[in-house]
Amino acid sequence: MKKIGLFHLILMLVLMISTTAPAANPFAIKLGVVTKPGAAQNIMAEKFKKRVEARSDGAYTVKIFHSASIGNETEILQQIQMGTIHMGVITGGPFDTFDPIVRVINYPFLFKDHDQADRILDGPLGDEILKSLETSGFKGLCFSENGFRNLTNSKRAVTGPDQVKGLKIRVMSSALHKAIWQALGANPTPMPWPIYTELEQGVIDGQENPLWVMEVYKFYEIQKFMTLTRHVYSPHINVASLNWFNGLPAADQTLITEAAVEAARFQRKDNREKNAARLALVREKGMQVADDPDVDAFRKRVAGLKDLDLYQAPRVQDLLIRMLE
Ligand code: EAX
Repeated sequence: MKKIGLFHLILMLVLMISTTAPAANPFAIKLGVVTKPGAAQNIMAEKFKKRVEARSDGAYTVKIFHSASIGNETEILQQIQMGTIHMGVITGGPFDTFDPIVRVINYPFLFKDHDQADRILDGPLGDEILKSLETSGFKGLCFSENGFRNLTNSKRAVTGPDQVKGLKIRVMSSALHKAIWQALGANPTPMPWPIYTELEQGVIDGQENPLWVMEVYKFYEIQKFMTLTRHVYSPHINVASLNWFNGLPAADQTLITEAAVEAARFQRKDNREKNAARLALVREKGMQVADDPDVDAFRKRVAGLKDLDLYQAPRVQDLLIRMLE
């Protein structure tokens, strides 16, 4: 283990004494994800860990708490707010109860491809979202990705919204995701991650997630049908506890932010490069894939979402309008 510099040691003691909600040592970063090694979030977290530890020459360490070992995404976010853990790589879904602005980036069919997603999220509109999170106690660092979400189920082939009717679909703990699947005629059931057992036991018929989930969680064992709906582009928001982050020296804040941005760039590329092989894998495992569903029909069914209460807060509505332009 590398030695911690004297500067950081003194600072550590000062911060440990002065911080009211102690996540103990401010240089031993605790980071939470709900997914397991190999998952998109974990690839992001591991890359971040490497970069921060190398760049700071060991002054910072990162411990990754994965597989929901410190709680589901809502609980991780609460702990970050309180400052009892420092960071998280969190999907958009459960985040929207903490700040409704997050609903804007989870709007269905908002982005048509990865380039557009990157351009918007890495640009001023993305910055507005990250900045907004400060109101609820988070420092938003950057976006990495879960990816475009696709529907899977165990009951029947789905090529358009008509066949979705009545399917019991697990959705993230998010009012928006519930509303999307209600509008599509499904019977949406909000449930935190992971969900393998519920799918296996038939408590739910289906779920929706990006391709990597099929591989890492072996959903091809328990889901027969996949529809490439790409209905929501799902970013991860990389967040830190605002109090903790603001208490760090400016140079360290920059180091941490840059490490996160670099890791996110790596993770998005890595995730995208693997998608073709994942699609081949699920076919090989026997899943029936509808790769050209009636996306226009899906889109029409969810067109009214922007008028729901979910989007009525003025700053949320304003940003959504600008996003949809
Ligand atoms: O990556 O809860 C979800 O569906 C999320 O996409 C989860 O992070 C799996």
